Amino acid sequence: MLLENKKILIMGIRNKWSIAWGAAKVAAENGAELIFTFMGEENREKVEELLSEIPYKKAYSCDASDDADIEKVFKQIKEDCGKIDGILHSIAHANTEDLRNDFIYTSKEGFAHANDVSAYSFIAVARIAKELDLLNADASLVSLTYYGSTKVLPGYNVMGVAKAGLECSVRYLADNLGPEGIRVNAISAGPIKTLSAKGIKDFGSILDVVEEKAPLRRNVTTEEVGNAVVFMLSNMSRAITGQIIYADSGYNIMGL
Ligand code: IMJ
Repeated sequence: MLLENKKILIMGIRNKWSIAWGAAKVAAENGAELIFTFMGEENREKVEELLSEIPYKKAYSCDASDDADIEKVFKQIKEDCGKIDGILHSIAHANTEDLRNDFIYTSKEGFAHANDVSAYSFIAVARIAKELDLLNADASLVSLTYYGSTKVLPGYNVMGVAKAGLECSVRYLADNLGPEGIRVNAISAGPIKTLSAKGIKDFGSILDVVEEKAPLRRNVTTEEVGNAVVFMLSNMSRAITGQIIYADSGYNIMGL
């Protein structure tokens, strides 16, 4: 029970394919007291139906691209649940045209949007949680990233730029929050068929390449990514901060 007596906030749950849901199940098995945020009050019923499978305290709708909404929700969380021990940020979005067109056609608005939702929101979450004194000493903040931050993957485009910004933000946040004992890391997950992968051209062939080339010769599941997230949220990783840890069957080490 790696998360016994820990209150963990999971941001970005959407459906049963979400990485946030994989992490939630593992965190629940490990004794965490769970709090959730999801995007859009209209999705509450669906999200709560899913969450009924595990014990949890509360679920709040939160627009992570709106600092004022993060502040409002975090204040409510502190009032309802008290201080927390960790946050999983599992939030990203780019406009579909920016994932479909060649990268060179990325619009100024599309660039700002992807970076705002996918990278800046993690900075805002860290800052607002700290300012509201929502975090216990030795809290752990975790985000999710992808190899497309570092290498060119077909169609990842502006999301690659946003994930590069997110990964760099992990390091600067780790430096800012380290003196208080707060750790900041990201898990770089292998490709998974989530809603965020739906409709992406050639996604199936990307999964096939991982099966063929990755050292473990298979793809990863949301639960396996969840295992890595739970390790990062737990005291077992207490010497680790500012890191990008790959949960990808080892795919990222290969040159060919
Ligand atoms: C996404 C696009 C292109 C290639 C991709 C992905 N590969 C993987 C993903 C190879 C693994 C999924 N991924 C890691 C993401 O971060 C996805 C982010 C995303 C997906 C969508 C699709 C629907 C939409 N906006 C999106 N914004 C971000 O409208």
